[in-house]
Order: sequence, then structure tokens, then C-alpha cells
Amino acid sequence: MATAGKVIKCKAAVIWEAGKLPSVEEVEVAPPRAHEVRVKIVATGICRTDDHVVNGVFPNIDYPVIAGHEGAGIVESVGPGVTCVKPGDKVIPLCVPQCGECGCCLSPKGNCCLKSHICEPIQNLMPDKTSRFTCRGKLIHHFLWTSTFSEYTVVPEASIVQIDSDAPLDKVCLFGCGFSTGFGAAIRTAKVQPGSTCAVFGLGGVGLSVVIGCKAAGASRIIGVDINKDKFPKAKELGATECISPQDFKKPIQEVLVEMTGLGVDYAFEVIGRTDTQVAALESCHLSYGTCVLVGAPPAGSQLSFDPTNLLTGKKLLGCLLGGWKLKDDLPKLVSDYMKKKWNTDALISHTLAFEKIREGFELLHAGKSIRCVLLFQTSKDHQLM
Ligand code: PAD
Ligand code: ZN
Ligand code: ZN
Repeated sequence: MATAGKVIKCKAAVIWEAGKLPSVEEVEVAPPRAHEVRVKIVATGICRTDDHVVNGVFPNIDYPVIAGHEGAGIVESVGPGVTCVKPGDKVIPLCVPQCGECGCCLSPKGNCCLKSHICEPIQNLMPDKTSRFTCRGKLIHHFLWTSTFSEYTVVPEASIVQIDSDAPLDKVCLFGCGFSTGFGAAIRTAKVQPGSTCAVFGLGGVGLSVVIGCKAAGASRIIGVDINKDKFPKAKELGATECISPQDFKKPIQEVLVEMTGLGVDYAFEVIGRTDTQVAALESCHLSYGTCVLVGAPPAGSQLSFDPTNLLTGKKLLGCLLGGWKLKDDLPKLVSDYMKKKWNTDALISHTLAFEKIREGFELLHAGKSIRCVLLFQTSKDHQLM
């Protein structure tokens, strides 16, 4: 590529401080260093987790920052030592890395890589504690080592995977977070059994992906729970057998769910990110063998408080990052299953906007009008790669 080894000037959405929507700016993106990859992002979804950065409730984030972690793109150039991808490859940046060397990556039991931005300790610069982004002379921080709200981004090689060269990037960007998270929570973390009863608290892009997973696993009853009834038709289209709003009942929603099912649901998923609904999800589970999976991310500093009897009777309380997938191993397979039309993840995309309209995308999310809004970068001639 003509741009290899050079600083690239391009568009990115910078969140200058907590509480402010991102503003579209021209940024400089430095070339990748050893074991890093520079990617031209083609499409990126907006996930509620990005909104947690906008609102300042995501833990340990330094500003200014370029958020975005649900992107897909094409490798522009690679730094010394990179062997997993080459320029021109279609890729998805991974917001949970897989270094392949740490105790967690070497164990089949978990996916929270110990050499990640979360574990060593939480920070939002590159692994060497420097940034590849500047804007108006200022250092700009990375986010989850992905920062897909930039036309070009630099990621560690542990945080990228090649996908099918025919994959439509404007659709499979959702596999970088939302779809994989929800689907994996049902299939991989809960291991939903055929014929079971599930409750899904929160019917956003991630919750609806849980619904897709429960249906794929053969659940016979999938109860969607949301305060926004506009989410119900899509939930039913994707597999929910019934939908209820807590605001329609005088008694707590967990009591409603236990009454609806006899002794509680087999599986409950909390996909909102609130401690009160996390407890409600746990309390709605079958008292002897129900499983509750926490997916939503509550604000930094939250503490969960519940009656331990919930667990003493045999209920299980689980949680997962990105559905529990080991993303380097599992994401290409999920994308190729999508290419075989195993699931309709396109139905999760409610809006597609030009990247410049990113604020509109956040406003749609705030208004409860979008499921997933995908932002598209227009390929300028200077940076044409295909
Ligand atoms: P979203 O905002 O699109 O969906 C959340 C849904 O919850 C909306 O439909 C709301 O109407 C609904 N809701 C809000 N409050 C309540 C309430 N009190 N009772 C019932 N329903 C309610 O978000 P999303 O689907 O993009 O993400 C959901 C959460 O999952 C969010 O906290 C995000 O940060 C987290 C997440 N976690 C991971 C992970 O790896 N654990 C990955 C991706 C997203
Ligand atoms: Zn996300
Ligand atoms: Zn690792």
C-alpha cells in the first residue's frame, strides 16, 4: 500500500470528555509498530458499551478517546513480526484479545485473555502504553484496543482476526460485539437445552442476539422483557414467543415470571446493565436448577446485593465477556455460518448511516429507536484499497 509506513490523516469521532457526544475530526494515525496492524475500517456498529464511554460510566477510561468496538475492515499495513494477517485481508478487530500464550488463552475454560486491556491493569492506550492517534496536536486514547470510530485504526495482532473474503463488512461488523456476545451467552455460556424456557431482560441488539441463540438452541419458550414495547415486534420476529413489560404489572417482574412458568425459568439473561434487573433475572430462575447469565455492563463501581438463598437452592449465576467465545478461534467460524445463512443477523440492523452522522446514531440509541445503527465510511480516492 502507498500509505504503508506513513502517518494517515483521516476522519474519526473523538469523545473529548465524559458526557459529550463524539465530534467528527481529522486525526493522524501513526503506522503500526511491531506486532501491530493498521486497519481501514469500512463499517462499525454503535453498541451501548460505546455509549457508556460517552456518558463516562465505563470504568478506567482516559479522555479524549476514540470509542467503537464493533467494526469490520481491511488490513492496510502490518508492523514487523505480524504473521496472522496481511494487507488486503478482510478482518474484524477483537475487543477481547486472544494472545494465545497466557494461562487463560491456553486453557479451554475461559476467554478473558490475561494480556488484555482489562487485565494488565485496565488502561486505554496500546499495550506499550502509547497512542497511535493524535488530533489538533493532542494525544487521543484508544478504546478496547479497537477504536473503530476511526477510518483507520491500529490494533495489536492479538486483537484481530481474518474473516471470509466474501463477507459483507457492512453486515458482519456486528460479529465484533453485539451478535457474538448475545448469541454466545445463550449457546456457549448458558448452553441452553432444547425444550427449555428462557427469559431475556433487555431487547436491544445484544438481547435480541440472545433471543436468536435461545431459538437456535431449541428453547421452546422465550420470554422477552423490556420497558420499551417498540422492541417487541422484532423480538417476536427473531424467536421470542411472548414479550412483557415490567411497567404493566404491579408486582415485581421476577414474581410474574415465576408465576408464568411454575417454578421459574430454566435460563434468564440480563442484557441491560442494571443491578436491579440483574437481581430480578436471578430471582426469576427455577429455584433448583435455573441459570442466570449476566451480560449487561452496569456503571463503574456498582455492587450486586441479593439473598444468598438464591444460590443455596441450586441456581447458578454466570457472566460472560463477548459471549465467552475465544474470538480468534471462534469468530471466523461464526462469520462463515452467517455466510451459510444459519441466522438472520441482518435483521438486527435498524439503521445504516454515513459515519459523519455518528451523533444521529447515538441520538437514535438514546431515543430507543435503533437496534443496531451501522456507520459506513465512504472510501475516498486517496485511501482506496480495493
Ligand atoms: P441497548 O441499549 O440497545 O438495549 C438495552 C435494552 O434494555 C433496551 O431495549 C431498553 O429499552 C431495555 N431496558 C432499559 N432499562 C430497562 C429496564 N429497567 N427493564 C427492562 N428493560 C430495560 O443495549 P445493547 O443491547 O447494545 O447492550 C446491552 C448491555 O450489554 C449494555 O449494558 C452493554 O454495555 C452490554 C454489553 N456487554 C457485553 C459483554 O461482553 N458483557 C458486550 C456488549 C454489550
Ligand atoms: Zn459492544
Ligand atoms: Zn491471552
